[in-house]
Amino acid sequence: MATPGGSMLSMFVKLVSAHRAVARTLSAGCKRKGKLAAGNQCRALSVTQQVAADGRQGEIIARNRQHIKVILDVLITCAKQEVPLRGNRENDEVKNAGKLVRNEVDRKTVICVEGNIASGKTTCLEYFSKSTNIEVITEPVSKWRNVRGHNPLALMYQDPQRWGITLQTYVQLTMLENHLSAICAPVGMMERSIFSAKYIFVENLFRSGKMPEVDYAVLSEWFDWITTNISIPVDLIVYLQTSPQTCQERLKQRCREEEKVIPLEYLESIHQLYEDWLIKRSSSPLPAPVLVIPADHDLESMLQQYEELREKILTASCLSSTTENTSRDEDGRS
Ligand code: TTP
Ligand code: MG
Repeated sequence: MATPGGSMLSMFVKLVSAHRAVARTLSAGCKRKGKLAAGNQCRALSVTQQVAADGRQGEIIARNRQHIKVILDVLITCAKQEVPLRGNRENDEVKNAGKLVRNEVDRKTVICVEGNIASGKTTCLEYFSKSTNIEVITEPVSKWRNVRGHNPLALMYQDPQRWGITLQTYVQLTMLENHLSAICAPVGMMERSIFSAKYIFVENLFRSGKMPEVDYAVLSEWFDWITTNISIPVDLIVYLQTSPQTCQERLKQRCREEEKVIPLEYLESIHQLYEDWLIKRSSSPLPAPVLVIPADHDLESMLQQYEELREKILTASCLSSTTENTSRDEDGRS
């Protein structure tokens, strides 16, 4: 059964997408400005009526109704004034100029969950998969362990010099498939991204001297071509920040056969690359704002954190606000 909070949330998501549609049309540079403004007001008002109806049914408690009213006032004002909501999506048309774009009526919100090996990304995704608004896209690790009877993941750990490019080429392809997969729910949540595969894992192999320069060059050419020519929208990165020691403990517990050879130094390098990318922002470009979640805690506390942050994650991803606004959570967690 929907909770009042859940109701409010789904209404909020609807509101934001309604406004987004308005903002997108506006930024397309439509000539019929007067007509459009009137249409925008109608859209916002029809959502108002829907909210009022839900309120009458007693689904939304008074506090939430007040909250929605505040949001609505802002949205209606924006629609009247033809002010697009600030965020990444309004720039979609500019960013996507000349790119291959997935053929979708309304593009969905995309959240990528990032973090070291065994930082708890799958557990995080499993938790959020229970939300009706969210559709989870799981990481294709099983494909990396079995492509037409071959196991490129195991081969890479056995001999990275020889097989690093093989695994990373396949990782890049399967990540692209995930980014382009159709999402039915308003929000899609993915484990990792094509960006971390390149900025973290390929980079690590190359910098540690385990990938020949020519392999790195070929992979980089592929990555640059894909990201220049295909639209890969990401609205929010959720970074599960762990210590390498925690990951080593979790690796030991889960005991994935291929990963038995991973030493602590490997996890430390991956950790450092993540910190440089998502915290210091000194290495590679950020495709989206970052929300940091401290993830060294036990399962119970992690699930509690996810529950507390649920609304914030969804709101942040929907608003797709500036990097600074969501780079750390308000409680100062880092
Ligand atoms: P992870 O993406 O870290 O998945 P996980 O299931 O281990 O993480 P979690 O417990 O947080 O859910 O990596 C899976 C394996 O694939 C791991 O051994 C690292 C390896 N890998 C690469 O070698 N190259 C890559 O580009 C990626 C993305 C993973
Ligand atoms: Mg996983």
